[in-house]
Amino acid sequence: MGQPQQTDGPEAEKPPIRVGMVGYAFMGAAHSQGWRTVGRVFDLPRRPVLAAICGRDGAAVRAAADRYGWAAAETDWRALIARDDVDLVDICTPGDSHAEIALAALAAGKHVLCEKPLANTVAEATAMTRAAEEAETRGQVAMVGFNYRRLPATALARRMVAEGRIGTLRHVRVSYLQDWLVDPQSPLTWRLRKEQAGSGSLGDLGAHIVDLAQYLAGERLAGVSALTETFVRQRPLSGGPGSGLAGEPAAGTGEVTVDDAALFTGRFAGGALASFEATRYATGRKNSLRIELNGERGSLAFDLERLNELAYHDGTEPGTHAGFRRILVTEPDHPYLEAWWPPGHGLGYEHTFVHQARDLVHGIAEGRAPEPSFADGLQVQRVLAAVEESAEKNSVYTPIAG
Ligand code: SOE
Repeated sequence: MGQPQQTDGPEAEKPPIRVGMVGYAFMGAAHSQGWRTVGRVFDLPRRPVLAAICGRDGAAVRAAADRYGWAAAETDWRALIARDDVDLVDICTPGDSHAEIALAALAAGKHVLCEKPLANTVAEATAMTRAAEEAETRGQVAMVGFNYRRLPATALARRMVAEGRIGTLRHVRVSYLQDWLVDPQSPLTWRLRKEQAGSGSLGDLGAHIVDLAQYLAGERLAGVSALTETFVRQRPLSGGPGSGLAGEPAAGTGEVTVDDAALFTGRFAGGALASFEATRYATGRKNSLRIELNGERGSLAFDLERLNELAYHDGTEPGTHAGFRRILVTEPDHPYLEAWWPPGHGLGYEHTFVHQARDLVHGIAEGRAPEPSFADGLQVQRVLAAVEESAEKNSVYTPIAG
């Protein structure tokens, strides 16, 4: 099973980092691609090995192992963690199992990569962060997978904000729009059940934009005021394995127990104001993530549909020729691009997972906690909880604890 991974050249002499991954759906496929590619593009201190993949359905996980290039397959995540040929556990499951798997993996001495959002509740994320911080003292690392930080254009935006190129921050405007729930006949899946997904568009899309906004701003949100809505409360049950709802009948309807859309405003610790919109009902928008930052000296804007570009306005230039200009983020001295293609040959969505793997391998080899840490994931979780609390209270401004 799986593809041969290495020749006996100098790469083979690098100490391995043997990955065990739990989950093989969309994120499992994306992470597999990252692990498979990273050592072939970047000169890493350690050599990633796709040791074992895990999922409950034996035939399906074996097929995934074969397709994605994993050497072995397991059907029980506890068995995966117990394997002594696994150094790092990569968690790509729905949110309701993140805490249990991560805590067990850390207790077993493994490094951990956990998909976003870190957990389904603040309590779980707090326990995971404590365990990660303890494990760090034993040389283990833990990271949460906010992959949109790892686009060359967003990483460049962070660098430019840190260099002071937009000056004191005044506004952050961000939206993440999808439309896959517009049809009321679209079936119920685990993503629409609170006990499995934690929340709806808020945890799935809102978590990304909260993290990205805080990362780019270099500051945390201090409080929020929110509205959430569930537009379609009953959806058909499909009974199919794709629904991720074990034991559900194939007929009738089931209740949607998460938000379909979340709208909130926020105040950053440094005083900047922010607006956020996350929805699965933006007809025609498939995966539209846009963020704009306005500072005293300039502005930056990024659009995921044009992900090799960053718009920059330098407000210190004379008004006669100032204005937003497009930076084509494909130069070798732009973040992550030293090892890729010549200028002008852009990257895509999947490269974020390659870069995530690269940063994690460096963190492990250098014995430093890579960002975003579990503590960063916990902070995002607190913002999500504050959004839910504010929405419940009908948009009262809700300060964030911690
Ligand atoms: C589905 O809404 C989804 O796949 C998210 O779960 C991902 O995190 C996002 O990157 C794309 O959309």
